[in-house]
Amino acid sequence: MEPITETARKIDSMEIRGAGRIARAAAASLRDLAQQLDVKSLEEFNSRIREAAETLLATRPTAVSLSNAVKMVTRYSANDVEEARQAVVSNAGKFIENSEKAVEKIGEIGGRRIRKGDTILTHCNSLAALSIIKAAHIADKAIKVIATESRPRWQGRLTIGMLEELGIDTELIVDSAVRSVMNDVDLVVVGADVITANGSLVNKIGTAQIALCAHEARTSFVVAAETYKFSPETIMGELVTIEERDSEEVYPGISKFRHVKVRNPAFDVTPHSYIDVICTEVGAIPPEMSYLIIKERLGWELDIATSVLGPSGSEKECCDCD
Ligand code: RI2
Repeated sequence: MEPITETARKIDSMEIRGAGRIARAAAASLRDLAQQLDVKSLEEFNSRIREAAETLLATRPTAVSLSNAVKMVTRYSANDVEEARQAVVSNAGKFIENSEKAVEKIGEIGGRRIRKGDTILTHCNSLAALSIIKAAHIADKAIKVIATESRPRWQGRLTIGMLEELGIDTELIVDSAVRSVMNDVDLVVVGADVITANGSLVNKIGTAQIALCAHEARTSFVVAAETYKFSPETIMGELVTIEERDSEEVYPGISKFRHVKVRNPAFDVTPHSYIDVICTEVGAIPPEMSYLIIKERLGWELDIATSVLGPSGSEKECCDCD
């Protein structure tokens, strides 16, 4: 259980963060566990993998990338322990490789939408969004970036560090300055934690306000999202759980107040009508096409019951991102 406990702790504390990065870390920890497991039967192997998957899934409730990754890695059909072990190792390897390729492809596709001299506003720290920005920079489009701080966890500081490394002209703003600068912005590019069946976006808290400002200013709003960030559960009517994090993240020492409490929702929902395009590894799509991405790429049956986590798991093939 060691690789799982350690990875779960890091995801929970946000030492490992970012929807794609937590998904890859979870896949890698399941692979490491499968390689190490010393068990006497297939049933015992399945039960240890199931327990590990549940531990990982409990860490961050919003990011569907985590649950899609865990389900993809734990879908196998095996007659004995060695077959099951190989399947988990191979599924994890495929997931990690394909998700890394997807980020690059999103850059290639999204980068084409950036024009010479554009100013791009980004929020939080998204490798998928940064891939688009990087591709435009490499194509000599003389871009400028405005990055928000992204309170309370300051992911904007990670973003400006990466932009500095790339040599991209960047301005850092406080989150509340978004409306003040929106008239200088040509397009907004953000990442995604979840895309729902109707094309709405669940992303870092503050994204919905940015989208509202962009809508008001008629500024394009672009989302960068790998297809495994689309949520099959939302086709089945499930609502996305918005993670509420510890109040100490917002105000260390708040517990001394007797009449004040802190609300700390980590994500918010941007309606699909405020989104111009979602750049995925299979193309730039209007948000209204999200249902088709889920149906064709993920299958709405991709729920707990189709992996080793549930009784019908043995029949399914691993769904990869090719
Ligand atoms: P990539 C982050 O969540 C942000 O909401 C960001 O937009 C999203 O992950 C996507 O990141 P958090 O883990 O997968 O900081 O594009 O809460 O890197």
